[in-house]
Amino acid sequence: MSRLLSGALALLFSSTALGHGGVWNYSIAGDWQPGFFPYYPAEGQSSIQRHWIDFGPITDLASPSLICNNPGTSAEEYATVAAGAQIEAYYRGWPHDIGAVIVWMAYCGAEPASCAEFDGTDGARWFKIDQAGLLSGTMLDGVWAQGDMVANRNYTWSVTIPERLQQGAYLLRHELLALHVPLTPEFYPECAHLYVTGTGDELPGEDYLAAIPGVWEQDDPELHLSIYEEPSSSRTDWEIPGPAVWRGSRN
Ligand SMILES: *[C@@H]1O[C@H](CO)[C@@H](O)[C@H](O)[C@H]1NC(C)=O
Ligand SMILES: *[C@@H]1O[C@H](CO)[C@@H](O)[C@H](O)[C@H]1NC(C)=O
Ligand SMILES: [Cu+2]
Repeated sequence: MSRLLSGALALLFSSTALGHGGVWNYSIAGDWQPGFFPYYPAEGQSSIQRHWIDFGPITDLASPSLICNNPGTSAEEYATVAAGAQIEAYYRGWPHDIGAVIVWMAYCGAEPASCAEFDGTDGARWFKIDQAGLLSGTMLDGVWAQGDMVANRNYTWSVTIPERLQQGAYLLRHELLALHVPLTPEFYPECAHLYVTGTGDELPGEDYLAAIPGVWEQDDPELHLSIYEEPSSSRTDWEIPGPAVWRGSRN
């Protein structure tokens, strides 16, 4: 890394205004690669990740930025990956430990590069392939998925592409749902372009599909709460809103 780049990164990490984050890198079936890096000009960057402008949260639940962050414009590349393979996302320096990790996909089309033309807004298109929220203890003092990722998983979240998923192009959307600010849930979404290969022939049914924006609602009692006050602080169950996780039928 050049000294200029190290200096720039050190500056980023020291600035409180930037004390949030997102997915920096992806490992596709074991190969690490960069995502799009916010704060650098888009020109000259080429990755599988859609563009995002900064590490800040999205808090407007109706905003189109909730889809693939702001501005969420198309990635230059896509990663080819076999159904059943593992994908890891690296949240370098992620600072929060209260909240959920959710991973979504949306079918873009049959052609490998179909996601370049897909904005994900056309009705209920998104399905979850993984989610984790409150793992143990209470909402105030317990262990959340984000805390576990930071403390035990080296800021890395792993998912498996459902084995029987139909071949085609998909957006892969990682989302952190942070609950440390009372009554203001924060969302940190980033999207990557995939081309999933294989002989699977399954797609999730309607029950598993959600619209984004739309799935998160301001009056949802699981989102509009303060973990610092009762009745929330001592709760030991917290239900992640939205549809159930789709795993397809397994072999
Ligand atoms: C991780 O992402 C950062 C930011 O895009 C990039 O500078 C770095 O080279 C990437 N590392 C790997 C191993 O791809
Ligand atoms: C944590 O993950 C990053 C990204 O894969 C890697 O560069 C780093 O070496 C890992 N650190 C440890 C302690 O395993
Ligand atoms: Cu933050």
